[in-house]
Amino acid sequence: TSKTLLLIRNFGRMSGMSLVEQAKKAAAEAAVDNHVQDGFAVGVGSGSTVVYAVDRLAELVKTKGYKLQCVPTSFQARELIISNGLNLSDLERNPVLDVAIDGADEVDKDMNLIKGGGGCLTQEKIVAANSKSFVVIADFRKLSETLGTKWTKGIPIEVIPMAYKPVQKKIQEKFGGEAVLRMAKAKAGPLVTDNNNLILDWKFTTAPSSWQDVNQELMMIPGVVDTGLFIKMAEKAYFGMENGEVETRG
Ligand code: ABF
Repeated sequence: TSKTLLLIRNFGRMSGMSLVEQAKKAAAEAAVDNHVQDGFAVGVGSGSTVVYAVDRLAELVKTKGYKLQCVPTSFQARELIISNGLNLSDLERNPVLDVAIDGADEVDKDMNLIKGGGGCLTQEKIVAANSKSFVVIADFRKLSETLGTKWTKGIPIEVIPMAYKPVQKKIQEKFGGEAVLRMAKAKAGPLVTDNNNLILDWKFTTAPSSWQDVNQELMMIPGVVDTGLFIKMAEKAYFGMENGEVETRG
């Protein structure tokens, strides 16, 4: 109810939580409450919004005695699962997941996503693709009408290290714009993914008319492992809004 939402908001303010953090938390909790059931195998995404989802999973285990198997999408997700005392599993033991819950960098009106700002796109896509349902959680800043209008840091593309130069050239020649090698925060060298690969962030100049076609063409370039374009994969998205409410798509 709106009263409850107001209470949550006020509590957030009192605890010094920013509006964005409150929004992430609200989206994550709504998604877990609506999509996770006892006995589920759950794909655990990466990023800061997922932290709230894992908190909620741990709460369900403690308070309701839920038995869950959790499959991580990254080193960070693995650590989160372990530190919250959840059961750590993998796709060998749970090749079919009941649900995967993950953040996104942008979600368009057709529920297509840009992901990979955190560099974990390949494992995130594998986990999402092997889940009966894939649920996205995000704050209001990620909502967009047309893909590529909100996330301006480029489309993340994971590449095999020895191929990064030719892949970079091919992307630029074929699609224009600039495919920039992502550097590690410390600037000591390129960012290395959990799969020991590199990331190119493709900053396009004009948005393509079909992201699906572009994604297929990118995937055909030898050396490309995967892209941060998640086309027609998400079933439902939860957005924490500035007014404290949670909006859904899908
Ligand atoms: C991962 O984390 C992503 O693919 C996306 O890049 C990012 C979203 O992070 P946050 O929840 O911190 O905004 O899921």
